[in-house]
Amino acid sequence: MTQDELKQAVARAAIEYVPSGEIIGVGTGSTANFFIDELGKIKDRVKGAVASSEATAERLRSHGIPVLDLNEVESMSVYIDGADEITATGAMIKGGGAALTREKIVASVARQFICIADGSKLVDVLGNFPLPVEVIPMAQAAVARRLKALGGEPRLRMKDGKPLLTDNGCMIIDLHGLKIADPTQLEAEINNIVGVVTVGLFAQRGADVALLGTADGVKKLT
Ligand code: ABF
Repeated sequence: MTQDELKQAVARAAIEYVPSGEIIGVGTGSTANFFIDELGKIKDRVKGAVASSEATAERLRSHGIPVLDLNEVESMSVYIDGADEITATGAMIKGGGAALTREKIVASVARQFICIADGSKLVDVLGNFPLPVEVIPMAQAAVARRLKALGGEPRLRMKDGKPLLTDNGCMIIDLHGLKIADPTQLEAEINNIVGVVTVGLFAQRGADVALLGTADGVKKLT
């Protein structure tokens, strides 16, 4: 199976977790896109969705799924999203798609985080994938110095020769070369740096369920 076929398989499996008559949270990225396409096929089952990015909102609307503002929603049963890396206990690195802040916010309002990913995302130790950190633009150099002191190699994410700007008008520093032994502790430490908006470690609140696409079928973790 190709990687896209594995992503499609977990996207299909995640439909089982979509509650009837409710609003759900939907993430960003290629696996989330496959999920949105599956959701489109059963769109009458949900009242609507809260999107973690402009791109996701647009895709949901293209399927005729109502998109709600998070401020109109008090709680959600599930938030369904991909990951860049995940451990067997559900700690994740996210933010390769630059949507980490909205992803963390929407996930925080949901009772269950369902992670959908192809099996290559499962790791023993997080950090091979560069850790994204969203920062306030005026603080990017100061934050980069603090991140360097943690032992990694900070690199400002660029697009078309300019610093990439997120949906929130902020920048992303990718921290390369870390071996993250204690993701919960590192998440708290980086959250504490002045100028950091969000760190792409989802460990204090990780995935409650992980559906991983493998050649032997969809495996459920946690
Ligand atoms: C989002 O999409 C991100 O947090 C993560 O960066 C990415 C995973 O991308 P893909 O599903 O395309 O592998 O969930």
